[in-house]
Amino acid sequence: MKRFLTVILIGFALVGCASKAKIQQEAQAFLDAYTAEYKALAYAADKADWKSNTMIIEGDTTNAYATRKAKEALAAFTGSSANIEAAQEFLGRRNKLTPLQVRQLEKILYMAANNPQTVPDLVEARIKAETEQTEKLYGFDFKINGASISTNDIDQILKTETQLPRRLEAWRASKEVGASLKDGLVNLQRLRNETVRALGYNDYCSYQVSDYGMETQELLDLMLQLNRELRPLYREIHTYARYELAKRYGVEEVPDMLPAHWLPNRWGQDWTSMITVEGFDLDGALQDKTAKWLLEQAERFYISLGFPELPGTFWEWSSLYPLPPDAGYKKNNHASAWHLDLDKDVRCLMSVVPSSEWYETTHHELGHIYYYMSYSNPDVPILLRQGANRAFHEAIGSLLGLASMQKPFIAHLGLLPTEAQAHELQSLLKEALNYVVFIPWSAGVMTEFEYELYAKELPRDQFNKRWWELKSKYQGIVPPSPRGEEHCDPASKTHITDDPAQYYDYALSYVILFQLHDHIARNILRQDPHATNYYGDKELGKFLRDLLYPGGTRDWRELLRETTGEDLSANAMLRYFEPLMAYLKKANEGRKHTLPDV
Ligand code: X8Z
Ligand code: ZN
Repeated sequence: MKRFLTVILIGFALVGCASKAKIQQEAQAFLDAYTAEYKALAYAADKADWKSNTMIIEGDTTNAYATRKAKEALAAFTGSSANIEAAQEFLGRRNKLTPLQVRQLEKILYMAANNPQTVPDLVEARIKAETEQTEKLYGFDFKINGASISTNDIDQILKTETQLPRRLEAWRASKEVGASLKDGLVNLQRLRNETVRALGYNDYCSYQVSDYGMETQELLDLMLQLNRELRPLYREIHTYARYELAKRYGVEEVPDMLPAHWLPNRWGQDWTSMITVEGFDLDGALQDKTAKWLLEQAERFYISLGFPELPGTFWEWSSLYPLPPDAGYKKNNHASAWHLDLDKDVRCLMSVVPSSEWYETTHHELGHIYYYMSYSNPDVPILLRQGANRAFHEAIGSLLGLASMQKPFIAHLGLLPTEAQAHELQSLLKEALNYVVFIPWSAGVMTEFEYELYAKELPRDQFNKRWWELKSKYQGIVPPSPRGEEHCDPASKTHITDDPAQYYDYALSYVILFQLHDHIARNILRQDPHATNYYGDKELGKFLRDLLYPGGTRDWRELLRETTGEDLSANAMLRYFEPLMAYLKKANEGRKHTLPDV
């Protein structure tokens, strides 16, 4: 009797296996066919998009038209009912599929939700509106007193000019682009919401957040927590900046809120250049380097860790430097990294000049490039060639960016006299002016504005009003004079146009980057996290390559726990900046704090 039962059980198991194998085979056939077509269409769309971003000729719609057509073809495929139904059908039997197959099918549905062909007119209208808006944004001719000026030059004025009227001119010029984008943004607000609603998302924001496996509220709670954790430190920095800048500009009465044109950045998101640390003047040291040197140095850093050289096509096809003013066309002025064919074709779009900001940005962008190159391997299917999550993708390059700015490494490069005794707390303050100052902007202003824009359908007559309420609440920054709804200051930030409802990626990436850096410094390099030298460390190189290799095939929470032993938390970041609190409290003695709680 017992033997009989065993035979029956084995028989059942075999039938089960056979059908499982068959379903997996069918699913694989579908995935293979999907992938082949997807890869070709995505490459065509990316190549057209690349042209649209690198050669913007006023009045010439050829590139924009080609981009639209290529994106429409890709959307028609990814959003097709046949593909949606097939993916849903297979996912209905998910317990019979491999985890990798399930992930790919979920990715197919995720992409479909942005382009559902149940509403083809809406998708087409959105693609058209996005392409036109991007051209307008990067084709914009910034002017001061009627003379054209590049964004690099505006940034330079905001970093160095001490005369407030000159600063005000530059700041105002930098915001002009927003007004020209207002109608387009109103249109995109509606089109982005409506397209994702066709597949059941509440709004465009919840669609973008779902990529992390999170609900919108969960993400907003996390951002608020982050803002609150960093608030005491940010309050000290805010006070310090108000008093120090008032001194610099010769203003006797220190204002409660920072006027936007006082800060060394168009959006007040990075105040690094506010101070120069004695004995540690990177901007000065970079003056006799070329832009190309900055890029090659960043490449050398990655190579020293065991990453390969960049492919020849990277150098050939990238667009790395500012255009000459008489080029006759414009290009996207914000840095980005592209993975055009989801395989070997990797490129950067930058406008590198020798400055500390671009020095850091080259490391950031090459981080994306080396991430692309690492997960373009036979173990990662084309559809999962992405970061563990979007924030991981941002974190890698920023991590190397942070490491590339630390003193032992800079000294190793010969950019500092080795005997220089840079003031450690001043150096830490300079870093906080980058990483801490960034949080109220990213986790506060940008995240909440875009949440309200999409999820709350913010009316057009409140764009600027809300924007400045949020700037004041989170960053403690006010406009130089009232900015009515004839302006559209949020649209001066490029991400509002071409990276919508995703800016919290950067806030999360800073949290992740400090977790990774803390782990690397303590457990791999055995160095003080404030003074590391990553250069040439092979064990660290292996750690990074192992982290990047699986791309989107792994659950990001598991990967983080496995690599750092911790869940997502700002503790490492808080610990890093802890020594600064006492230093700033002392510097701020007798000064009035004015920054409200959040
Ligand atoms: O946009 C970027 C990168 C593009 S991948 C340069 N960043 C954010 C910004 O500039 O606003 C990096 C940090 C924040
Ligand atoms: Zn980036």
